[in-house]
Amino acid sequence: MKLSVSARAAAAAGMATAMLLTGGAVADAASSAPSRAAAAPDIPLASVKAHLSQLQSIATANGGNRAHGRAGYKASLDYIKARLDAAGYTTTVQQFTASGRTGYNLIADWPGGDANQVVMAGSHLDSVASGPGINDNGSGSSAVLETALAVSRAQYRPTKHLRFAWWGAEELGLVGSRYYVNRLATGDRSRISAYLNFDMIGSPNPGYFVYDDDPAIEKTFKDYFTGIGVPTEIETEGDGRSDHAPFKSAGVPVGGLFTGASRAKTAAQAAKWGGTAGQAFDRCYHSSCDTTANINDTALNRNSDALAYAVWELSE
Ligand code: DTR
Ligand code: ZN
Ligand code: ZN
Repeated sequence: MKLSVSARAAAAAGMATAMLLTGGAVADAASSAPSRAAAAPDIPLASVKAHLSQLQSIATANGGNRAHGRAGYKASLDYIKARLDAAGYTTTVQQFTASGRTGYNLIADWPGGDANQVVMAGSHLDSVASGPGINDNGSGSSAVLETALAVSRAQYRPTKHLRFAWWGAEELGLVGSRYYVNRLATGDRSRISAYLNFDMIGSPNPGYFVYDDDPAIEKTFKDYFTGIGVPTEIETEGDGRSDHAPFKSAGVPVGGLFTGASRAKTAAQAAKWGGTAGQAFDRCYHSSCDTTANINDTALNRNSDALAYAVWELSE
């Protein structure tokens, strides 16, 4: 979430007034701020939700799900790939077999940057067979897609190389991400300077959890949320439970965001975040009701902007 236009205008006016009152140039706040090559753009919530609507339509047209090995998964991947190809990405579809069915990872490289310093952002694209998987994990997949599209719109040219990924068969046990890591060429693992994971970032009764694996990545996310006045907690139930795990096992610095699954929100958490104590963060977790109605817009918006902030911060 970014300052509204009016808030930014007020800030600018305040600066101008200060300059008038002091009769000269007020110390330019920017001069004392760390030099920043570029600031991350706002990620439009409406654009992220438009992707969710597409994924919902795909699930509805394909038996109600987007699960591994089913038509709905491949249609989801084709949708995302088409948007990335049109935006100038170099895309690769990695095929694998799991539980007797064909699965696919989608990898998108933004041309340029130092190939020896790769910043990755990823999310699993598959749902469970029992539902459309809009929060789990259309939310992460759509936010990663819209951030990649924002990089293209900005024609962002960071020092490091940017790579985005959508994993298959996470629900079968991190199969797609593990397949990718296991097939990285020798030396390529150490070229990945960060892997950022986004799995369930729009839960209807949200918490704001930050992975505590790599301190620098954790700080980056916490700095963002501190900047918008939102308290966070460390993600404690996630070890090994999503696609960051294979990267962490390979020695890659990892981090990520999470808004909660079937665990109930405590009274203390409801006091700081709002929502309903005693109710699951996502009571439609792995259920047929995980539809576009199963999203908290504020959480999705905040996490999408935090995603972009971290991508810009860690790649510049
Ligand atoms: N494994 C994820 C959901 C999940 C459960 N706990 C965490 C912690 C951190 C990230 C994700 C999760 C899934 O069902 O896809
Ligand atoms: Zn799941
Ligand atoms: Zn998930």
